[in-house]
Amino acid sequence: MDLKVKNDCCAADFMPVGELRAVQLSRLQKIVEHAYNNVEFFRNRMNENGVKPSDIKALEDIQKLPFSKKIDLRDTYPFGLCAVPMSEVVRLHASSGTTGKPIVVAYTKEDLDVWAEVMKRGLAGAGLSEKDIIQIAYGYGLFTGGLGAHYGSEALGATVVPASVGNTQRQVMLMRDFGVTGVCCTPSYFMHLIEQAKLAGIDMRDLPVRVGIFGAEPWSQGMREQLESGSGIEAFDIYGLSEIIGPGVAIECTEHQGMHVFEDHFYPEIIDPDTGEVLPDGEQGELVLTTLSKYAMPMIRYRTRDLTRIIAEPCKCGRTIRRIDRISARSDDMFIIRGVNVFPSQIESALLTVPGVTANYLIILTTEKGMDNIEVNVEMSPEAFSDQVKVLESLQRNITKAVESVIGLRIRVKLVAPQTIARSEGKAKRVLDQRIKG
Ligand code: DLL
Repeated sequence: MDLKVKNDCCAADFMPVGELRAVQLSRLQKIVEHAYNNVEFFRNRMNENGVKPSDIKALEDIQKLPFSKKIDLRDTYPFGLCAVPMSEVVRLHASSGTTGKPIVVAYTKEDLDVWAEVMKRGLAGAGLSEKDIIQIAYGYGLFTGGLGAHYGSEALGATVVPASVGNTQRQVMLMRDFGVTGVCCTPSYFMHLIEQAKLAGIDMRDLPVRVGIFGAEPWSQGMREQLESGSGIEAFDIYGLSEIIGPGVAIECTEHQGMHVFEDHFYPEIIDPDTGEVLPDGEQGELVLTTLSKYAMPMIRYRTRDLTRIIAEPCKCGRTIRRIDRISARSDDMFIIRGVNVFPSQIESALLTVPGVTANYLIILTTEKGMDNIEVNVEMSPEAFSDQVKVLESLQRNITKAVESVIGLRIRVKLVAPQTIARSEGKAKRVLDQRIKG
């Protein structure tokens, strides 16, 4: 890490651990008091649990505080968790989710500054600077991806191309004509951009684009390899969620060994999702986050449903802020087939070990004769696409074997021609559940 960057905007990433813990504790004490004094929901929950803000004397005391969940945001829709008067709220975002009312999140001016700061630190850690031209192809609007990446890139001093999603051919044209060097979008959308560029006769590897900031959905190592080899960029995993701030809760550095959590602003814990017990660093479980410096809508011990582990060992880059591992899955993405728990991410990882397979796939769950079945539709790469039955059968067998050995269930694999599975511009939809319920 070059010292200039380290000293400029990212000093907090390299803070001595003792100092970092002191900052976290003093921020935690303040935010808990703020939430208790200003949000009825948090006050009631803490009273029910017999805990007061003054009980937070050390960082470990965070464990005395009750958890919060997505349902709490839904139940208090739209502004029940707001901790400041509306006159201090300068921005709202919302995430639609799959069912019912959206969840709404609010920001003060200072909260937006924190958000821009963490995004800026993350982008700088990925090697971007004021010299870069960054195209933002996350959706702008209520979704936090577009504006989050936008203000972070501006804070960095980079030249921002606010392309938002859609109009894929134009995106490629902008990248080429403007000499874009960094792209922020979902990994599945970048895959789509590579394909569309190819169709337009452009090899992304010939363009100056060199860094991709990819997140908002799970993606595997195999997908990283396809993205990097198809475009010549270096891909960085970025994590975040609306409830906590948006993108910029954690991001990889150039070591690519997990995502550094900006833990001076977001305090991470890992719990056993069944018992709620706090697990030691290194153990896999559900990520719980507490916002240490977000005042419009503080979140105390928010259960993200995202499964990962904390990596506390020092990173080669020298940052002292801890890392989380790639999000292996969301606990609510899991489906149960004939008693076996299956995560879509396991299927993706297995699929992409087979040469000739692309990251475009759809998992279809059906009920046949009262039994649940998994069918995986897999798109072949144009190079692997063949009209020879033998070639196809062998590819199908290889895929079936690779997936079955990982999930331990019989599956049906259907090979489909290139460009036949619907592309997404935002978060890819990987599972179609057509099972008969009840
Ligand atoms: O997806 C914020 C974001 C925008 C993150 C752009 C990164 C880049 P939500 O729409 O509220 O916010 O969805 C949050 O998406 O709880 C995870 O399940 C999933 N997710 C986000 N980033 C990653 C990632 C944005 N890098 C939910 N890997 C989270 C895996 C991710 N899953």
